[in-house]
Amino acid sequence: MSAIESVLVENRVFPPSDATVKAARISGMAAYEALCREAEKDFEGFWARLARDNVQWTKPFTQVLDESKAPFYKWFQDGELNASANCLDKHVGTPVENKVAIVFESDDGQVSQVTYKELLARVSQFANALKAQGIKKGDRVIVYMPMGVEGVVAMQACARIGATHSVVFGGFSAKSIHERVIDAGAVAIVTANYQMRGGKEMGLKSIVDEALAMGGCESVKSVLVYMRTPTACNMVAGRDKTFDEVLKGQSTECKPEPVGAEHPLFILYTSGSTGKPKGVQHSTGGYLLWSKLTMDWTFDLQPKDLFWCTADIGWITGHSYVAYGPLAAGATQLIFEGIPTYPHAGRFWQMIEKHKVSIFYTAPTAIRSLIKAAETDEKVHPKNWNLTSLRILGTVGEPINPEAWMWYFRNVGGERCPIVDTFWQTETGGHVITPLPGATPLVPGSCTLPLPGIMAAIVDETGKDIPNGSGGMLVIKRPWPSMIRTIWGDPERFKKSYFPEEMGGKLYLAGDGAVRDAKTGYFRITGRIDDVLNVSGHRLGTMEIESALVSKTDMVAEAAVVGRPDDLTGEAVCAFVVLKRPRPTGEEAKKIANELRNWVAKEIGPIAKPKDIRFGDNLPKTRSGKIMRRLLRSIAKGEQITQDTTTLENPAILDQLAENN
Ligand code: 6R9
Repeated sequence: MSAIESVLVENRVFPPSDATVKAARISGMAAYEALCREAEKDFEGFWARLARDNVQWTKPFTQVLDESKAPFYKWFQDGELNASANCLDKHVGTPVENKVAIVFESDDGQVSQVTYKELLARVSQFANALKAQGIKKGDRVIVYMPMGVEGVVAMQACARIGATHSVVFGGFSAKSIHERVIDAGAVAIVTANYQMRGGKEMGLKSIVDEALAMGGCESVKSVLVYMRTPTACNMVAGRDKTFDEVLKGQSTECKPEPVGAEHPLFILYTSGSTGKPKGVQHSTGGYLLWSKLTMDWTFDLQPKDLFWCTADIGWITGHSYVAYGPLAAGATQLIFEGIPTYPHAGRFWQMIEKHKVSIFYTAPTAIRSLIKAAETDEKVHPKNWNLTSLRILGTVGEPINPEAWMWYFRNVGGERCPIVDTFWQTETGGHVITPLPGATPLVPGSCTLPLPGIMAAIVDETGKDIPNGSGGMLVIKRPWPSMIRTIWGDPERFKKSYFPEEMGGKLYLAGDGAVRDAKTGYFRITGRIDDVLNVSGHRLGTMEIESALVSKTDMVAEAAVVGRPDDLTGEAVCAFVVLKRPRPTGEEAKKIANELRNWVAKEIGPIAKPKDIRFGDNLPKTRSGKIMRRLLRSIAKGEQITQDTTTLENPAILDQLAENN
């Protein structure tokens, strides 16, 4: 039975225990429903109350929501605040001041800690260093860093001076950095000489050098380099400086710069269905409110918790639930530099025991790979560690299949810990559909119900509501504070992608298919409805991979990329390629496929490497020349073609592509 079918028949329900309900911040379904009613009755009043209670404003807002330029919504717009002050200064003079903010474990298992007070000093000092480089409010700064305290310090320091950061995941290529530098008009790059992953030292600065050498990056005046390892790296005189050099003599005090609530806190690039990655622009006020509040609501954060989100700061999850949310909520969090399988696949469980982690938040793909590892090697099974410190588990990034959910629930959570399956996106800024640990009865494979104030629904192509029990498109009917504000530099694309006219122009279109349970109204996400793939929880545009392939102009004539289901990675990339030379077979095909895989890794990043590459003399096309992707999807899955192929220009090509090569 496939994962999708098994969700359809899923009827196990796991209500929270009485003790969990009693101790929770949102205690029981009645409390959840009361919040939902409050939001429905007085939408703006609800958000205003939360924004006043959860954010420190240097200038209070008087207007809650401005819809006059919809869908360019503005929240709390005449209010002023500073995000870094809300994460750090806010705790000064409270018991949180001397609490550990970050426990850091390096790739090789060394542990260090920083308190809130120390973190404030480090962020302030780095903020002064940024200012000394001439970086000021409104400037864009690229952050290309390993996982660690320094990456968070860099982001917080940008926020402190009102600069807008754009973090690029450390696994992305020089070309990706180059594109982002140019699109954002970045004035500086914060990076490290190397990163340590799985015992290996991997260059970061060298990739930045390569990106800047591609030309057109004159906006970049400085490159600040954290020396993660003692190994020297290339330094360009006048442009590149080490952290030590720029921090020297800088004060550890820096007044946070107040910014308007709508000031762009960050731009984070993500894949869309067409063209280049989109620069998702987030606000300061609304974003901060939601990252803090969802820490309290979804994770039921309590003062003694040890929170661990395994996401990299290069993704939205690492923004909201590493760099901002936990700090704004005054949590102690664990940050891990390395990978789950080094030095062995029990590393996560070992770290949970060692640090007494109480809230653990990871991706289904990590869980699936650790299940597989535990099945082949007893020694890395979670039962070998004491995981009784855990009280809440979470997942994010892709649908979790009920089998993996049950394994996580039993073997990691000891059937004691609620699992919050959090559905959200780069664009939503924080969780939007998720269970609440002390309220929602859980159903494996379902992200259950929208958070209070999030008006999620399922509609058809025209924007009309679809009754529960039938599938449709997931939308959010009202704006919410942490939503995407625009696509950096491309407001038209923002409107077209998220508020399509065909649906009335007022509904936020998530890009995912979903269905609500006929009885409970629970949401189940069925996957992307556009040309975006989700491989190991990472978003990849099929068009991006296609353009990477055809940019190998000496070899590739044409390429089409589709996704196919994969047990481990959720989806896998499958590329159909027409070469400029005759169609290769056997060893030659293998060799060329490898060359193309490495090419894609270099163009985008290793996560985008196609798992399958199939060569054809041609691609299945309609008489008007359109590639028939639905047929390619069937072939990729190994299905018999049952669809109508009479409109095909070249039906014989299907057999050729279906051959394993
Ligand atoms: C936070 C994040 C967003 C896409 C989203 C959807 C998928 C995320 C999910 C989920 C089912 C969940 N997704 N969480 N699908 N259940 N709990 O992952 O952001 O990288 O922008 O990806 O991920 O398809 O549209 P992002």
